[in-house]
Amino acid sequence: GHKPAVLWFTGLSGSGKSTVANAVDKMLHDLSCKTYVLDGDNVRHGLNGDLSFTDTDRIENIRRIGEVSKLFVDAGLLVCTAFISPFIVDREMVRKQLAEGQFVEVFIDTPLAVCEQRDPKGLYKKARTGEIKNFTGIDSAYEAPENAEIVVKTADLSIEECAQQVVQYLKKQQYI
Ligand code: GGZ
Repeated sequence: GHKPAVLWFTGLSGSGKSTVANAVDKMLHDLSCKTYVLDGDNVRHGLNGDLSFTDTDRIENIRRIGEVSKLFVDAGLLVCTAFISPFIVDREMVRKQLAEGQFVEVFIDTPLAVCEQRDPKGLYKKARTGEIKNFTGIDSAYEAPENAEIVVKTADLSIEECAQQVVQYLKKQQYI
């Protein structure tokens, strides 16, 4: 068995949130945990398909994801969420909605320069030329966590090592 919780990944676009979250999900699944991943692919196109990237809509995006995460936690799952979630107050709001220990903040601490170098979807390039407005790290704010439970440096470690770091924390804290 395992304790239910949300592993709340936060970080810039291209930082590796979804990649590491999915690797963690696979490791947890292999350990027989009930898991689920919420990310842009399954939330921003469906439930939150009406939301843009203004500050107001990002706040609503995170609020809804927080509510859905809580439902999954109530159902007993270990849920990984992978959204930029740029504002400290909004992440802390989600933390407060959950019981003690049910919100584990995972800061994917990848420098902007590295994310921009990776630019897997060419979005930073478009943000630099002004083709995309309100892009996080360019012309929209990202507030890094000050007390994240886990800080992952994807620029220095492999995906496997990053995922292992998260799983090790869960073992040490007796979630799994
Ligand atoms: C940031 C944007 C933007 C703007 C589109 N700013 O690298 P990606 O493509 O796959 O991840 C980014 C994703 C961010 O959505 P989130 O729901 O995680 O954001 S938030 O938590 O702030 O609500 C990026 C793409 O959407 N994208 N426009 N302007 N990222």
